[in-house]
Amino acid sequence: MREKINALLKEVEAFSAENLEELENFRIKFLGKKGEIPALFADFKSVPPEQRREMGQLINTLKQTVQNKIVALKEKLDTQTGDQETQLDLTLPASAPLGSRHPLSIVRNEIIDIFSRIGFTVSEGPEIEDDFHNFTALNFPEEHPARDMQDTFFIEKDPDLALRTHTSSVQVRVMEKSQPPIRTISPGRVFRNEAISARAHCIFHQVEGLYVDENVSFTDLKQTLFYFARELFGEHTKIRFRPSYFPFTEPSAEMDVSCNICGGKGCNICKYTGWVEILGCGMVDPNVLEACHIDNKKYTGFAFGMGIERITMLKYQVNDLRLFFENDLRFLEQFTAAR
Ligand code: 2U9
Repeated sequence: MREKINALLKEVEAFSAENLEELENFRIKFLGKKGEIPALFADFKSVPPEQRREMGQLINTLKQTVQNKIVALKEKLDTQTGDQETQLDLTLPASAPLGSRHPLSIVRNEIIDIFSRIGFTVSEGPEIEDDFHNFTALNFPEEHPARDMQDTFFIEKDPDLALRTHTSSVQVRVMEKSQPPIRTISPGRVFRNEAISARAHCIFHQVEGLYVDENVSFTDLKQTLFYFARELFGEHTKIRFRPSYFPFTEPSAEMDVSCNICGGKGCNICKYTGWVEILGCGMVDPNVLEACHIDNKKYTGFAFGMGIERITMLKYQVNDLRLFFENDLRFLEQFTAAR
């Protein structure tokens, strides 16, 4: 038996496989059910007791040598053939398709960038607001329709709480906490109890802005928003203001930009007027400053608010607001190249 084992040991040591098939045949020859090693263990029963220890060790050495050989050859063959299971090339480019930023995020980030460049900070606040921060501090009269169930989502368990209807509530909180100079914008989701259509949704996104300091005037408002419009829609953009009304600003206005589609000549986006409305604005009502503990004799401020969906629709010529909420990849993938 000793000679047989030694001969097998030599054979194992000399063995080399060209491919996995040869290696598998080698494994079967030695370790398979009817292979050499099980046969040696079967013969072991007839080995005289005084030789058993030596023979047992020899068989185990042979078995270990076979197993080591198989592992070494498998590794070598895998490297040669690039077996996909064990040979992962981590330097290969990923095959998963790249995602893209949502168009609303692209435009929100661009708006934030534009105002950051002239010293506005970004403020955030809660989406569930109390009546004071969403309405009362903003000079909404008790009987104002926005306070109605038809327009606002109230929290059933607490009639003092509602989903915020604008991010002005965030700026009320900023004013409560800090004194002028205040220059901040607040981007965020807002909620209104409206029927969903191509032009309206019960959730949408806003950016509101606030500048409070000594001697802030309507001229500052116009120049700031003119800068904003040119940065967002291009240097040839013109602006115009139309008088309006909001409870929280006096005087108030709506701002139009020259139509970026037809350049002001008239098209169906601007309804052949050459102008499109992009935001509301005005001088902060002194009552609002007072409600937020800011001296309205010493300070004045301007504020503005815009819907990000509306601006994005104009910038990218999207004609149905619902597309922003459906997450249809055929729509979203068109923004892959945008920032
Ligand atoms: C404070 C005081 C005043 C923010 C303003 C508007 C005018 C406005 C609308 C545009 C379209 C909302 O998204 S929209 O429906 N907003 O017209 N928002 S002035 O005024 C403020 C903000 C904060 C403390």
